[in-house]
Amino acid sequence: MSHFDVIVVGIGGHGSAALYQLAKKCQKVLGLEQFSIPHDRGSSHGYSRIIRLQYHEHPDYVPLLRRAYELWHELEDESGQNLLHTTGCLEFADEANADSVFANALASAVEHGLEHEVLTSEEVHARFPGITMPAGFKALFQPDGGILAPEKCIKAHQEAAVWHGATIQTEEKVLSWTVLSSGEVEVKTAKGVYTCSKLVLTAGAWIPELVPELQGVARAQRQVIGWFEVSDHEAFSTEKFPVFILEDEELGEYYGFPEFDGLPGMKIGKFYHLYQACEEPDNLDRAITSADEELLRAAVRKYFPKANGKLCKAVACMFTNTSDKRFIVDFHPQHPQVVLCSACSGHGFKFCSVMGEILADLVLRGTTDSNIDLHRISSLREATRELVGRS
Ligand code: PYC
Repeated sequence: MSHFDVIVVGIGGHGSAALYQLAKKCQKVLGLEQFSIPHDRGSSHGYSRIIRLQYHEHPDYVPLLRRAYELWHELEDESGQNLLHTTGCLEFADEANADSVFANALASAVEHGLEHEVLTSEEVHARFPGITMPAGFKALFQPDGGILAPEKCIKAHQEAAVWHGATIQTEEKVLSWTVLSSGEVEVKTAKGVYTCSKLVLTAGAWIPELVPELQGVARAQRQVIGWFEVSDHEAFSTEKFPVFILEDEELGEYYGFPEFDGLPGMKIGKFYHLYQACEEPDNLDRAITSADEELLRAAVRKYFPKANGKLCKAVACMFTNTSDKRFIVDFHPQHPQVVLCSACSGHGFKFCSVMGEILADLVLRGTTDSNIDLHRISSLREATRELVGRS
């Protein structure tokens, strides 16, 4: 039976980064992935992900993001590839809403001294002709925002991990893991049995299969994103159109991207889409319906009329959410030799580079200098208790 210092289960965004960081620190590591690398069965496909420094979700994410940017740039240097494309990020909402993505993004920018501009509707329209923002809305523009290419990021982490000595096995599903009386962990897959001193679980929507304690806590949901044909390519180019997040009182919160990487159409998604639970990630409903399209088109029609052409492409993926939309990054509640990072609630990809470093810290030092208090299982329990208390 082969023994490793560390086994990482799930080589998507976070797992590939953890594998890279551990291999770089001279660990004998094995990465196990049930599909190929990258793949389109989970949460890390679709050619583009937003990266931004301002963070309306909570200002405590900003220091993690600063480090994430540094590490993405290090990976670009190591791989010789351009992975992060700066476009700026615009967050906009009705100015009267004091708890909007605009207000909270601005608060995080001010608290952390981030470069930013506050723009009126007229200023947005003059600068970004693809966007029609209603009067009475305000926008926060943060110039460091941009696009990560998720499939390329995963591949770059994977290749760099292998270069540093990692072993990676694909098409090999982990069936179970057990802590032995020696304290080592035994991992059984459909193809073999391995042991390791430490185990990292980065299995995305499949995490409750491996950690039953997270059933009902980390919940997968169906998410759909669409690319809508534009009538003015220049207005939707990466030079003229930033990544965006918008909040509409009636329609909800949307996010999107310029035309990117040769793929036609403005890409848009709605946070948490139709709130459709996906109990079995292997059976995600991938068929795109007219209800899916209409939900996205409603925002396109109102805010991006020059992108209200045909639906060029649409794909289904999954968000794995916690009750408070934060992440889970912590030791297993009963087994300190097992570290978890999953359920990133739809906004985790940009953090993969720094989470790789944090997971390696937790494995090797038992602690990390990064502040992950928001993402500890104990914080989640408190948030869950609060939610339950309120209902
Ligand atoms: O974090 O910017 C983000 C994001 C967009 C869509 C999902 N997450």
